Amino acid sequence: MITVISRQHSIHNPKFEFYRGEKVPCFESPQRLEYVIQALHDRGHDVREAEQLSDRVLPTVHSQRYLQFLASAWDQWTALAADNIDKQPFPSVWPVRSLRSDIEPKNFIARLGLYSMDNGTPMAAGTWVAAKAGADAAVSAVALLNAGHTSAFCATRPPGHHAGPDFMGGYCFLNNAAIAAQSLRDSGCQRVAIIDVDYHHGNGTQTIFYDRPDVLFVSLHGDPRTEYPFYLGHADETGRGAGQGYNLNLPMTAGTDTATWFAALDTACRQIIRFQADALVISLGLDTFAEDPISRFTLQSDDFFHIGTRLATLRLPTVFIMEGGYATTALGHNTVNVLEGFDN
Ligand code: Q9C
Ligand code: ZN
Repeated sequence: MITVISRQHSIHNPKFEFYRGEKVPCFESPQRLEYVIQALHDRGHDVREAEQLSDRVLPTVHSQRYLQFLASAWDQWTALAADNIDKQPFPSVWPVRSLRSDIEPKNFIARLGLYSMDNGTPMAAGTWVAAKAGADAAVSAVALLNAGHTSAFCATRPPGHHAGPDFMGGYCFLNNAAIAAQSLRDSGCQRVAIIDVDYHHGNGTQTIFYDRPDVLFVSLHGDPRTEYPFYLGHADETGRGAGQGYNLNLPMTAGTDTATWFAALDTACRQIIRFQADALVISLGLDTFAEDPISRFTLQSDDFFHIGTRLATLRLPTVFIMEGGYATTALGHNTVNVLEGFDN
């Protein structure tokens, strides 16, 4: 399977995030993708550069005002003070229940809060260009399918599945999986399934498609009662209106064993078959790995082959989109294990 990358990922390189009240180096680093690309090269994979193809689909997944904010956020931040260029913006106030989100405040930090679900999504000078290039890679992977390939892998960062129609969060800015799914719909697929195997619930993806019967969202993740993103991802979220029945959450307690995880993967696959999807998007998070520093499932490196093998039995045109995974030195071989399991 061909991999699409965007070399520009590395210019999204914020220095720190907050962890338990302390400034710590970012878990979501350019190094992550360097390990993935290295493993792809070492194991003989075809790796290509993304083409700039996402301009048309972007405003159909994200709101215009969110995109405008994101594209200009760094310039807005550095215009506030000359030395902001060496600092990072973080939100400190949010429009929770009863507060208004229809009017953009003139204050930059208040605007940043309006478009953020947390203060754990650090931004830097290159964030917009890197996120946009990731969206381009997602659409480029879809273009490979349209050209007759049966699968493609989009090796991209920052990740995307926590980003909603008009907000960033969980290291995510643009929802690459949603962009790929919408792009597949636009290129003639009637029903697209998204399976999200990242440790964290894909709240952004769920929200983008919650009212729609044409895109099924299925997610395996740590129970939001204890795990990020906390406020979405419960089993009783099954879709709304026309989308009722087209959302399936399979939350599992932190520490859940690998056999239980694979049983949930079977449940997810059966739902995708019932839906009669004609294309599949996989939100491929590798943070289910036992050694992941911020997650609590127990998968081992060999288990990632089996994820690929199981997903291949669906026999669908498939786009893999890279999401989380923070055990950086193992990330390359774990990722390529999935792809090679799928290709076997
Ligand atoms: N500061 C993805 O895997 N909380 N995002 C981290 C450490 C946010 C993970 C806690 C986790 C978000 C794409
Ligand atoms: Zn994750």
